[in-house]
Amino acid sequence: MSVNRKIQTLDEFTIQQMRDFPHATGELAGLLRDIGLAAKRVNTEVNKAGLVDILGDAGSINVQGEEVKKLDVYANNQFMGVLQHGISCAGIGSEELDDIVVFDDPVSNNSKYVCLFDPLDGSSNIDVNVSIGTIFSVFRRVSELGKPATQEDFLQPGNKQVAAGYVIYGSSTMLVYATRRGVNGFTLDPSIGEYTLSHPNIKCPEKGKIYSVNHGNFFQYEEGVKSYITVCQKKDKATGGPYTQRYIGSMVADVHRNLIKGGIFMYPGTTDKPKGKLRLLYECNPFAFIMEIAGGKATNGKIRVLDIQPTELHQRTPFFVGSKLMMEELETHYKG
Ligand code: P6P
Repeated sequence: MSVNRKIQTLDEFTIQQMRDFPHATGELAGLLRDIGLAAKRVNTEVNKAGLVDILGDAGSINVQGEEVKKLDVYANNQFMGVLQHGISCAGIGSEELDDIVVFDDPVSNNSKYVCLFDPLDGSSNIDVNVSIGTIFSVFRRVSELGKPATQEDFLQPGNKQVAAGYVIYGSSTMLVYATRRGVNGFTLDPSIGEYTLSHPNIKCPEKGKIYSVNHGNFFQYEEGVKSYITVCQKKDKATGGPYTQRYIGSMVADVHRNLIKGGIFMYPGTTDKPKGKLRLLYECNPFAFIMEIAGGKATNGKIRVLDIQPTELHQRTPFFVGSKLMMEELETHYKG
């Protein structure tokens, strides 16, 4: 009897992936399940964010007598908690934590992965109801199994990522993740509380008509960046310009849109901040990995983001990511 399985849940999908790889231990599937669970809890709180004046804001005590946490602190604790009590992760790095957290218990020390997170990127947009997101990056440990994870496990170049993904808390809640086998998107179905495969095998269109950048910094950008932005604005049959400018100041939402529709997202360095604003390990590397697997490109203006050798947990980098042909057009104007 054939099973007409039109809709696959995240768990069914990852289990199917495991069936295709007999040597898979299921640790990565477990990791994604843990992240998906924490994201459901974060989603519930994000959806209530507009009720802060009723539920109380950070630092207050809510009706259950619990201290209300800032949402990004709450999100951080959710992701750290599920991974610490799971079987797949030996430790995490997080935008919310100064240093790595090594779980250092017998089960975690035998886990082969570490994770880096931006638990709630764009959280300043919450009070104006703009979509925000969680970004994550997964590495296989380079330190000895059976012992605690070390700093080196986290300071690997992005080209060593095993998986990367994000959750976008928007008009719907989606979990998108990439492995070297492809990029797949799962939309949370609240009626069953499961992520269901809604965007199989995502590919970024080679060319798009959207460019995303903060124009407020225009006069602080290097000449090559300004030159490319001007091309985006000009009517030109050769480039298909003018493009549409879309920038909502929430990286997950901006890059997700451009991944699906085609486009380019830029957060260049400026005279005030030559390294830009975005963090390499848990913002740029994950999106660079996802975009390259989907057929796009990602650079710091000079080299592939994924080839950057990190030196610090929270280091920043200029970031350009998007459709292959638009990135190649940018490169003719700007080589850092
Ligand atoms: P700007 C949000 O604070 C964030 O980290 C990203 O999500 C977003 O792309 C960027 O900053 C926006 O920064 O300087 O343009 O407001």
